[in-house]
Amino acid sequence: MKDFVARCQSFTDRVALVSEGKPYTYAALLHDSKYLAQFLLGDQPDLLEARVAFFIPSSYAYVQTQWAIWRAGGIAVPLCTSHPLPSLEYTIRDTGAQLLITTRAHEPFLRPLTHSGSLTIFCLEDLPHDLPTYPPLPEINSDRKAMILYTSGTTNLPKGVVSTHRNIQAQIQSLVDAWEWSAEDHILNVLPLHHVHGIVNVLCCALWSGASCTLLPKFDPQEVWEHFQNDTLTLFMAVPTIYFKLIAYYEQTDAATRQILRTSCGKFRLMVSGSAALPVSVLEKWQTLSGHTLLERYGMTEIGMALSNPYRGTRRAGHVGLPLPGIQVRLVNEANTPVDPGQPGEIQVKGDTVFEAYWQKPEATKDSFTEDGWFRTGDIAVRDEDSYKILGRNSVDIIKSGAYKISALEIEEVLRQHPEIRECGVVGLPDEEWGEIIAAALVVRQPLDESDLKAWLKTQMPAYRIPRKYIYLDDLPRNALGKVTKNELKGQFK
Ligand code: MCA
Ligand code: AMP
Repeated sequence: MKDFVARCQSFTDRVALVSEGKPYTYAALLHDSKYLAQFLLGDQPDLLEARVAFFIPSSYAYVQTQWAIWRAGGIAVPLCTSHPLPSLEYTIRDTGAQLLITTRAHEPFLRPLTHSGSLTIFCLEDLPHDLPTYPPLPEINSDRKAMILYTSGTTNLPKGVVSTHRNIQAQIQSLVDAWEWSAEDHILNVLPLHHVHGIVNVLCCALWSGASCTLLPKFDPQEVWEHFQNDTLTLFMAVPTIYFKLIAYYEQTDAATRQILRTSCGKFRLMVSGSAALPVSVLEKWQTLSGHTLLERYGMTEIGMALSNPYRGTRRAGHVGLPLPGIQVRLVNEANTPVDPGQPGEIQVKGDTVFEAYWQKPEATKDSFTEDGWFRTGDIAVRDEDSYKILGRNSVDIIKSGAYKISALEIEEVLRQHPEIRECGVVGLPDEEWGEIIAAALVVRQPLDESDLKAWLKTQMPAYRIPRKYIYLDDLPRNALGKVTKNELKGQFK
């Protein structure tokens, strides 16, 4: 954090963020985050890695809060603003956060979280104009824990990924070098700010470089096209579903508007896609429309970005390029031995970018690393003609939909709590727009009203995790050991 603050001090007059149409300079961000940090400290010298959760839409207030937590020595726990209460409650309980920062508009929704008695909610509007004391901010060593982000895996509950300040800085530095970020850049963020893609690749890289970042609270294709036309943007980064939706919007406009939208893409120096496989059809349509060959890269919450097509040089469709600066990548077989070129293997990664641990899960942390310290991603790839190509995952229970990583087991666990559902199996089906669509096979006690079921699920899980397709079976397909055979199940959704 020390390095971050020191860098920003050389950009004080420049615009760091544009939020709700209003520009905020680096000087304002440094001042306002320091003030909030001093308030959070009160009479303590250092938050000493206390977890501080915050529920704030993508805005200046979000960044002020994130920086204040970091500068006061806390661990930032950004919450997803579209999650229902049970998901938020899980994160608060798991991290043991005792403070939740939000705004007055969201406080009534969040209030039930305080019923357990251990959580206090603070609304930013209640920040006093003066503080009784203005304590000095603590020195934050780069090995200290900085952030916990939640990611789904092959277990039925999401795990907290703990990154240190060193990890985040290494993730930023590698992208700033590879993609040639500078203070002249201006990026538009439409991604949620509880994942690495939005937080590190967009927001932190911009602030590290002295560039500007315009924050939109939510993705909306029309709004994005308006910003493309009206802003001095140089960079755009998004997930494949967003490019798909921008293309769909463009295709329903008239010829004159299309010409204007196409022209608006000319000012960009780079457009990036990642977080899920970019369909070649989307890459090609975007190329025709915008003149840009999307730079596809590969990453993961636990490791930041690992592989990237080149900024200068040929970007290969369907490929994710080579290791980013400072990152080691290898492909191994099931015996954990590096494979020969052209052979598929699991991607393993080493470097300062790799996270410290899963929050309070020493066993899961140990299992995710090899004995010689490589992180096992669970993704399968092949290296051909000097570029990696992602082939899939080694677990059928991990679904990527709208670039959100979703555990099939987590959804099954919720479905099983429904009184009319006896058994269920959840799978991901290929889909050009969403990457995968979530589908559920249900064995029910009596016929179910699907819209009632969806309404109930909405109170239990975020909208993007709700299955979109349902089939009703008398029994689920199983192997000799009684385990549901997911690949066979997929075949039944025809
Ligand atoms: C939403 N809908 C869906 C899905 N999600 N339908 C099918 N499948 C889905 N997954 C439906 C909603 O129920 C609703 O339907 C309608 O679409 C609009 O919902 P809304 O939430 O407004 O959707 P959206 O705003 O259009 O969202 C699409 C999105 C979003 C912008 C692509 O999914 C998104 O922000 N994804 C990015 C996630 C991300 O940042 N991932 C990075 C993690 P109805 O109207 O009928 O109710 S990976 C990462 O960080 C690693 C490190 C990496 O490599 O980057
Ligand atoms: P998350 O855990 O949400 O950080 O998602 C990370 C996962 O997204 C990786 O393990 C991959 O399975 C997937 N992923 C990220 N980028 C790509 C890409 N360019 N192509 C295919 N899969 C990707």
